[in-house]
Amino acid sequence: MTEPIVVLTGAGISRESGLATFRDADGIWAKVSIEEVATPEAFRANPQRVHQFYNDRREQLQGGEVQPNAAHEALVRLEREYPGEVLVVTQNIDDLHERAGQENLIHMHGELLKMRCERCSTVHDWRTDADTTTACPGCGTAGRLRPHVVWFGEMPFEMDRIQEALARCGTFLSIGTSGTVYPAAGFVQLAKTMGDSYAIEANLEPTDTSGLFDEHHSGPAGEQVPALVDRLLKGAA
Ligand code: BV8
Repeated sequence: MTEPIVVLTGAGISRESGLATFRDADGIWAKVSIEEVATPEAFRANPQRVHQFYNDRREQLQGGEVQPNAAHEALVRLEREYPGEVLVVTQNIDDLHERAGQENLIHMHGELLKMRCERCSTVHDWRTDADTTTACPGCGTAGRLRPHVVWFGEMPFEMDRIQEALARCGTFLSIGTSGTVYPAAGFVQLAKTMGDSYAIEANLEPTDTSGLFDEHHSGPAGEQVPALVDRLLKGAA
């Protein structure tokens, strides 16, 4: 088997690295509402509140305690050792896949460590706090920078490239996502209808979309993903 593999990851893959998920009982949306911090309207209404939400997450991500875990590392092994193409599409805005060594990677919901200027549209690596007075390194305008992330109601990035990969893949692997947010939650249907692919879900527990997969494996990603990667590599031998 050398057919392309597409892997979709969500917040669950970063949970064992110490980052909160969104919809678990201790998740981000249990503490702050989507409407307050994760929509363009929220940013227009109270940009400083939204900057603070991302400043706090940016600081935690770089705090030193947050490191890639065995699941991130297993996906890098898959990319390096699988004879066919492996594409990781992540909904996550953390940089744990990159830090683990993943190269063929799409951040469909953007990146926490990048900022975009609403005036000149340049995108900049960003590791410090930002606020409504921060100036754009590109055009120098103050107060027009926003986190380079996709909010609700905004189009995710690189959808054409993702849909093309889903149409070609032989195996679709979904890891650590609740299958709640679209269009990502619809990728399994695209992979199965357009690509006739075999779909495997690995999540702490069953999800709303588990029934659309050929296999579901419950348990922490740090245990499930290395075992699945071993199996995929053995199947390709
Ligand atoms: C759009 C970025 C259209 C910033 C986020 C139908 C079709 C199309 C759109 C819609 C539709 N229905 C509704 C919509 C609108 C909306 C949507 O889906 N709403 C939902 C709530 C119903 N979708 C959108 O708005 C999207 N845009 O559709 O645009 C368009 C068309 C034309 C022109 C313009 C626009 C944009 C969605 C992106 C929003 N941005 N975040 C940020 O991160 O702050 S989404 C947010 O949820 C997160 O980023 C995350 O990426 C995403 C998904 O969450 P998960 O990753 O799945 O996390 P969750 O907590 O839910 O689940 C974690 C799972 O892990 C759990 O199941 C848990 O059991 C498991 N777990 C826990 N621990 C472990 C574990 N698993 C393994 N191991 C563990 N240890």
